[in-house]
Amino acid sequence: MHFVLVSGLLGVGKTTVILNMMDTLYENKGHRIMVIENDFGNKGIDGEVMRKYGMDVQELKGGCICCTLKTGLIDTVRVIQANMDPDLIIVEPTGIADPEIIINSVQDCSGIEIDRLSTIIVVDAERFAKTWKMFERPLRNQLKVADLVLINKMDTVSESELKDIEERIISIGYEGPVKAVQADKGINMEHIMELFE
Ligand SMILES: Nc1nc2c(ncn2[C@@H]2O[C@H](COP(=O)(O)OP(=O)(O)OP(=O)(O)O)[C@@H](O)[C@H]2O)c(=O)[nH]1
Ligand SMILES: [Mg+2]
Repeated sequence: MHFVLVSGLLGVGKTTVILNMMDTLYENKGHRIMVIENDFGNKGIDGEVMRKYGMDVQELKGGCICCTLKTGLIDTVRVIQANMDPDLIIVEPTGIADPEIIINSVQDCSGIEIDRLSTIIVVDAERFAKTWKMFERPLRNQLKVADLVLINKMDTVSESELKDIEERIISIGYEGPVKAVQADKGINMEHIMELFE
């Protein structure tokens, strides 16, 4: 089972990225997918829509899956794997979660078999310049474990602003791929497929 974490601060577009990704993965690869949402944000994932594709969504609420709900997450992943054995579990933590703690807690956990683990970190182009100083620390923590960084909402900034954001991300020490996307229109989202080759 491939465990995919889609992390990023509040409102960056995590759910939008997941919805787009599920569509592509289901249509192109026929993957059976389960999504775990830690507290539905503004834009929840509609369970009915998911079930049409033979997929499902589960919500863990009332806490953060990297702290108070850590065992809740582990139990949920265990039960999902035992009962449904999907090809893919996609997890959307809340904006404040530390992805490294989540990764550590599901890795090498008895009763969970993960063949592959990928972490996508989403940042918001529109708010990046104004907020990065305030969020430098959580951003550093996120980038430490990222396999792919998506600069989402590329439609809201200029080319040169996009370049600045990318340079900032690299200056923090991240060396992996960085892609600018517009998740709500599916633009450049094919880059995500590189994680599933
Ligand atoms: N302009 C623009 N808006 C976007 C894009 N992607 C997402 N949005 C909008 O950004 C807002 C937040 O998107 P979500 O997908 O709910 O973000 P999230 O990170 O899941 O939010 P939380 O779960 O609440 O932290 C919504 O109003 C989206 O429609 C994009 O590419 N461009
Ligand atoms: Mg969300």
